[in-house]
Amino acid sequence: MRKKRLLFVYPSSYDKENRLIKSKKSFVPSRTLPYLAALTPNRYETSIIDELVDSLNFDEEIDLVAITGMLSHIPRAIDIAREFKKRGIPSIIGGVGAFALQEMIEKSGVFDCLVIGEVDRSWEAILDDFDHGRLKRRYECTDHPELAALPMARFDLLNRKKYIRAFSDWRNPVIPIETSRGCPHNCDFCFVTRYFGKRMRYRPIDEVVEEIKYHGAKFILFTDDNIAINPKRARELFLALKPLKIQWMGQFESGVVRYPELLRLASESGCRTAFVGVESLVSDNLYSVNKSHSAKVDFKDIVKGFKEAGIDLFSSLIFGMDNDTQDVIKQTVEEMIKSNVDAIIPWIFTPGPGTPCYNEQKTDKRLIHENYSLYDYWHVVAEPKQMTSNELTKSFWQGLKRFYSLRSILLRAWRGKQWSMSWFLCSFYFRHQVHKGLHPFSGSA
Ligand code: B12
Ligand code: SF4
Repeated sequence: MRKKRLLFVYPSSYDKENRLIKSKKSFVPSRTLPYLAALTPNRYETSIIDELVDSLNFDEEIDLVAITGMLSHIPRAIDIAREFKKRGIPSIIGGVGAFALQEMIEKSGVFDCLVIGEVDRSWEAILDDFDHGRLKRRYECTDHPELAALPMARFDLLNRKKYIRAFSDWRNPVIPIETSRGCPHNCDFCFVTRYFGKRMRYRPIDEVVEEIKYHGAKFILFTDDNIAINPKRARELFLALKPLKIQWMGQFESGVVRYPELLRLASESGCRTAFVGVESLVSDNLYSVNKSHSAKVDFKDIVKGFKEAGIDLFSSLIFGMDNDTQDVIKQTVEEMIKSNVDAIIPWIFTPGPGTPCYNEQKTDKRLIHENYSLYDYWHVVAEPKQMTSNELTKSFWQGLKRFYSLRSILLRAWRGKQWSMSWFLCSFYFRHQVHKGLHPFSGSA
């Protein structure tokens, strides 16, 4: 008997002119679909389309489509499901984007099933329902499963040539690995606590090590939202990573600089880049979105902490919060240059549906439109308080261009004695993206 065919799709999204965004290469593969493919029982034959870089053939002979995505991918996901529906092929959607836009998805009527939450322990049962013709319209998997004994993600199903390579590992794309889920902080603009819960859940460290060895990759992106939130566990993890001789990037909260020994150990275990959600240098902004824990750490100490540990600091910023003016944005960028930050990743304040920020902006009638393709965190979707939306857009791009100007790159390299080839390649890649009018983290390359 032929195996059932299950196609996993990560949709691309539409640009301002409603054109589908395509790219020759992508920045980093998503973990979601290779992981879901690994959770899928053997009676299915699985394949993955990452629509940003792969082409989708609606006439392929398949039995079921499973779609994921972030907020900005959902309008495209709906169009994809509609095309498959026309051909009689059923589809299931899940993930953080579907969680944010559940009403829109249900109203569209094109999906056979919407799954809310983490499916690590329920995917098999959902597929069993599908096999027996009793698939429900909606599953709520909100019990936050423990993370032991997870299967190895199926990165072999991706067209690996489509992803850019790290300088230190030309043979493999960057491989995303998760070691924990959850976040106790619950900031008002973020989905992580809402979706994954306040309680931290950890994968057993030996299983993380086993998965890294299994993929044989030498450059890892840890998907944890704060890899060092529990210093004791982080120490154990970093000690276990050391013998693997990998390089890795991860997200840290700014408070980690209170543990210089831990940061040194992270560096010794291969940490090259830290993404830190600095968000704003204006503490009132941080208090207004319930991110006060970041306001308690001085920015100079953050820079010093990571520099001393030998880890590149990528400072994530949000522009357009209520206390931001054009001058504040300009001064923030100048401060980043002055402090020799290795990269900035600025985002435009975006109230995602389902978050307190969204409810507030909707009540105050500040949402400019509800074209969710543009809720990609680099288009203005809500009226800022102290400038016009055009001024915010202008300041955002001016800030990016200024930070990634030739002068700023060379100045920061010289002052910070930053002469590594990977740093230069990364800075010039970001510069190239900005000059093409693309956000450095837009996904395309
Ligand atoms: C790694 C990561 C990235 C990477 C890789 C992106 C990628 N395509 O995977 C990079 C750095 C490129 C990135 C960029 C951005 N990201 Co990001 N990212 C993450 C992060 C930290 C981990 C994602 C991950 O791999 N998780 C592990 C997998 C296994 O979990 P999962 O996808 O949720 O899947 C589970 C369930 O959701 C469910 N599921 C998921 N899909 C489906 C589908 C079906 C059919 C079913 C049944 C179940 C199911 O099953 C899985 C197992 O339980 C998440 C936060 C988080 N902790 O998840 C943010 C997150 C996804 N990112 C987010 C955002 C906003 C962005 C950016 C816009 C930048 C920004 N402002 O933060 C850009 C967008 C770039 C782009 N256009 O793609 C938001 C999305 C919010 C939303 N509702 O859309 C998140 C949730 C963080 C947040 N602060 O809220 N990101
Ligand atoms: S922004 Fe960071 S600290 Fe705040 S809830 Fe999200 S993951 Fe946690």
